[in-house]
Amino acid sequence: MARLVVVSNRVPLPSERGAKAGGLAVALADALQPGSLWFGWSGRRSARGSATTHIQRSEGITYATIDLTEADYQSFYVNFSNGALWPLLHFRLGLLDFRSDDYDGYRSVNRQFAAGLLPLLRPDDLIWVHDYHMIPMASELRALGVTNRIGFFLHTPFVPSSIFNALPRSAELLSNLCAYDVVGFHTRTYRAAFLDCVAENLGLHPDPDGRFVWRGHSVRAIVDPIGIDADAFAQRAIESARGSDARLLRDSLSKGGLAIGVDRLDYSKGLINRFEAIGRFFANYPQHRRQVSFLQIAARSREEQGAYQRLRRELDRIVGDTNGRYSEFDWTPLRYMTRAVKRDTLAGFFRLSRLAVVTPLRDGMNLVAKEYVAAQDPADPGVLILSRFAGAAEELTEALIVNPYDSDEIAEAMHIGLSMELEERRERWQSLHKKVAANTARRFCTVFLSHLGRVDTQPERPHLRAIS
Ligand code: ADQ
Repeated sequence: MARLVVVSNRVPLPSERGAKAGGLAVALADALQPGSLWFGWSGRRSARGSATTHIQRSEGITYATIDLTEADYQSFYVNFSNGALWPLLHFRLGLLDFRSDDYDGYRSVNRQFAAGLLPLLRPDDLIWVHDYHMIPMASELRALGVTNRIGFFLHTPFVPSSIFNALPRSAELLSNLCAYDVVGFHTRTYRAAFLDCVAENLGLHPDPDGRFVWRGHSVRAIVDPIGIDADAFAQRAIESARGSDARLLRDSLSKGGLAIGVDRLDYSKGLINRFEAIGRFFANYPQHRRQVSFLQIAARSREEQGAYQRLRRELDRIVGDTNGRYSEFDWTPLRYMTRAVKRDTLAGFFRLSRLAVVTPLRDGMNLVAKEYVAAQDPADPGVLILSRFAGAAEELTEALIVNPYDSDEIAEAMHIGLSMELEERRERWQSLHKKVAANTARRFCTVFLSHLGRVDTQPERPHLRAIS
């Protein structure tokens, strides 16, 4: 069987696992069999940058990482990946900050990744590259003569070409995506947007299965929604709901209970509109005052960037305003923590919550929505409120689907969710749970790797150099 090589910007090293084990590490856990290799950035900045590859082994998996110099970190990671590509891919052209030096840094780091990976590669390795930081990786590997099968999965949305083309140098990035054998997206909408972009910008006509040929090279665009291990998450939730953190939280609540939001502190997650909706909820439905508390856990993220600093200040202001206006001496409507919480603890908190409010303005998938469903007690499940602009909304249609820009609609959905009869909650939850339990992390990996594994493996693929 071919060896799996995963490439991602950040490698979650076994030595730093724990509270922070991210979504990607969890999603790939089943695919990373002993013998697999995971390559990427160590998370360290050092003067020597990528000159040395650091190798760690754990449970048969090899983790190979390189450092970045401070300058590369700024241009590749902070400025271009998170200051240009992230807002672009979340429909936020107003926040797009493009500078050609940063773009050069982005390309240079992708070149360094390719050079660092090359000596570790074997001829029949399946290479699976993840996310927007690494779009040029296949082109860089092809330029070094690598003819392996290489796949790419985009964890964010893909945008219509009218938006994509606003990014200077977008044509190069589109060509870079066409250097992969398989390109994966969470939803049909994102794949369609990508294929439209290919049709419009490259003058090609992809077939209904998402196949097209570009400069002699066959590319296949697939839909492969990421999932979670719902059974394992439910088990964590059951255990953690009996633990001390959950007990402390339960004891601190009034009888009506808890509504919850859990996100990275990111402008794509719709937190400003959500917090405004919470104010509207207590204003429009005063019967819930004292009866319900909203707990927002927002892990700080990308704090180097102005847009994130401004977001945090604005959220602080709204929380102060809402709590100042509605708090009682023994009740706080909006509890707000800006740090990460352990997955186990989160699972227990989800199980305690009558309502989850997941209202990103745009989100590739959103795993919190799936985790909330998995964590519920089947006998007395809570209600999920979900943004129509999260990828998860294409699957989780039995949630209360809202427009995340409409604070009144979110407030009304909160009222409906908290007032919903047990029978309806159970019916909705059973349908949601069926989907969450079927679309697991394992299925996500199996589908992607089976597509990649089926790619024609002629030893000589001379056209590949031409597309670098
Ligand atoms: P993210 O933008 O990070 O991921 P999401 O999928 O919601 O978004 O979360 C990833 C994980 O982080 C989840 O397991 C969640 O529980 C955890 N998490 C979030 N906030 C946390 C907090 N405050 N404390 C502790 N844990 C927290 C990107 C894309 C998503 C896509 C994923 C996977 O933006 O759209 O779903 O990748 O493809």
